[in-house]
Amino acid sequence: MAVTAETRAALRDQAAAVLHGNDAGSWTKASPLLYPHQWSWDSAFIAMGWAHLDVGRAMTELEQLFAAQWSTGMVPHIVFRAGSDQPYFPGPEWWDSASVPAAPRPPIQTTGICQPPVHALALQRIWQLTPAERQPEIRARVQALYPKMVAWHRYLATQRDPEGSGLVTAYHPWEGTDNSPRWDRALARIEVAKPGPYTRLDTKELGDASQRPTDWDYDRFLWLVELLRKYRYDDAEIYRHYPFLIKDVFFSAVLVAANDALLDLADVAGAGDGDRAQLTGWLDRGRQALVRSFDAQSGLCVDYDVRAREDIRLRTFAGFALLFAATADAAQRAILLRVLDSTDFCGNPDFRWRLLPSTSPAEPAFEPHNYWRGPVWPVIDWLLWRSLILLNCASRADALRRDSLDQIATSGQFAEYFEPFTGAALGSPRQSWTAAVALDWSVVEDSGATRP
Ligand code: 2M8
Repeated sequence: MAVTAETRAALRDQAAAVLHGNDAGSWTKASPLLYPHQWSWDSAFIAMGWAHLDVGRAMTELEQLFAAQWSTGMVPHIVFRAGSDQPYFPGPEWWDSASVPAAPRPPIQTTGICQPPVHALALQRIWQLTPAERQPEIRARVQALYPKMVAWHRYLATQRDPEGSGLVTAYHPWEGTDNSPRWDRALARIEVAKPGPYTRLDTKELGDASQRPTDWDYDRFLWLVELLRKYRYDDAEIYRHYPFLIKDVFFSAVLVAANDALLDLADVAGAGDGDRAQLTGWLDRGRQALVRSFDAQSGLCVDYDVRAREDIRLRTFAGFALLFAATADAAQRAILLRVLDSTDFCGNPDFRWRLLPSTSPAEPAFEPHNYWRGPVWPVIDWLLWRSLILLNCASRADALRRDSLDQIATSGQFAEYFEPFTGAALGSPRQSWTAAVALDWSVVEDSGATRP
C-alpha cells in the first residue's frame, strides 16, 4: 500500500507529539512508563527525531547523554535521570557504579555497560538538517562534542577489543538486544549463583509477560551485573574472569558506520590529523573483521563467543552486519540481499510487511511476539534503510521505508516492536525511538530525496 503525503504528514505530527510527551526538558524518556530514564542508543535515535523539530534540542539530547560519559570513554547504557516516583528495575543501587573511579560523579548515576554507538549517526543527521542560519551555533556544539565521540569510539576499539580484531566484545545481553537467541548458549553455560532477591517491574508494567524475557533470562542478566559489579567494571578484570564475552557483529557494524560518520564530519568538527588517522584505522579494521565474519554458505555474518571459542550461527537480523556497516562489496551485497528477501527473512509469504524480523521465522528459537526473538523493530529497519541507500539500493530502501511507515500508520501506534505476521503493536506504546525514526522517514520522498 502506498503511504500518501497526508499519511506522512499525520505521522509526522503524531510522532512529534510522542517526543514532546516524553520530553523531560533536556533529555527524553525512552518511553513514558516502561523506560522512564535516558537510554544511550535510544537517545541517539531520539536526537535524530528532535533534529526535525529543533536542531538545538537535538544537540542537547546528545550533550546530556555525553555528560554522563565515563573517564574510560564509555557512554553508559542508562543514565538514571527520572525521580524515584518513576520506578525502574534494576535501578542505580543494583549497578552501584558511583563508587567506581571511572564513573561520573554524583548526582549523575549510570549503569556500567554500554549500547551500540549510533550517536555519530545522529550527529551527522543533525548537521545535515541544520538550517544555514543556525550553522554557526550548531557547528560550535558539534566541535565540542566531537572529541567525546572519538573517545567513545576509542574505548570500543581498544578496551572492548583488546585483541585488536576489529570486532567489539559485548559484556551483557542488555548491550542492545536483550533476549536475542544469539545469547542463549552463552547464557546457558553460566553457573548462576542465584542473584539477590528481586522483583521485576517490566512484566507488571506491560501486563503480558510473554512479550518479555523470561525469569530464567533475568536471573542470568542480574547475575552478570553482580559479576560486573564485583570486577568494578574494570575491562581488564572483566576480560580475565568474566564468563560472557561475545564478539557482536551487529554492534561492530554500527561502530563501522559510526566511524564513517565521524570522518564525514571531520571538517565540520575541525578534527586533527591524529583523530582522522585513528578513525580511519578503526574503520578499516572493522570492515575487514566483518568481511571475515561473513559465512558465504548461509549468506550471513556470524558472532563469536570468546569464552566458548565458538561461532554463533543463528539466523537473526545481526547476520546482515555487512549491510548495517554499508560495507559489502557487490558479490556480498547480492548474496545478502537475496537472503534478506528470502522466506527466512523479509520475504516470508505470511508476513504482513516485507520488513526485517529480529529473528528469522526459520529459527527454532523464533517467537513472533517475544521482544528480540522475532518481532520487527522499526529502529533496526531504519538502520538497514540508511545503509541500503549508502549501498545504492535505493528502491529496496524506499520499500523498507514505505512498509515501515505503513506498519506504524496501520497499527496507529509508535510501538516498541511489531508482530511480523499480523503487524500487531507490541511492547511499550509511545516508544520515543520509534516516533523518532517515523519522524525521519515521514519527511523523506522516494529514492532518498533527503539522504540520511
Ligand atoms: C530494552 O532494554 C531494557 C534494558 O536496558 C529493558 O528491557 O528493560 C532494549 O530493547 C534496549 O535495546 C533499549 O535500549 C531499551 C530502551 O528502549 O529497552
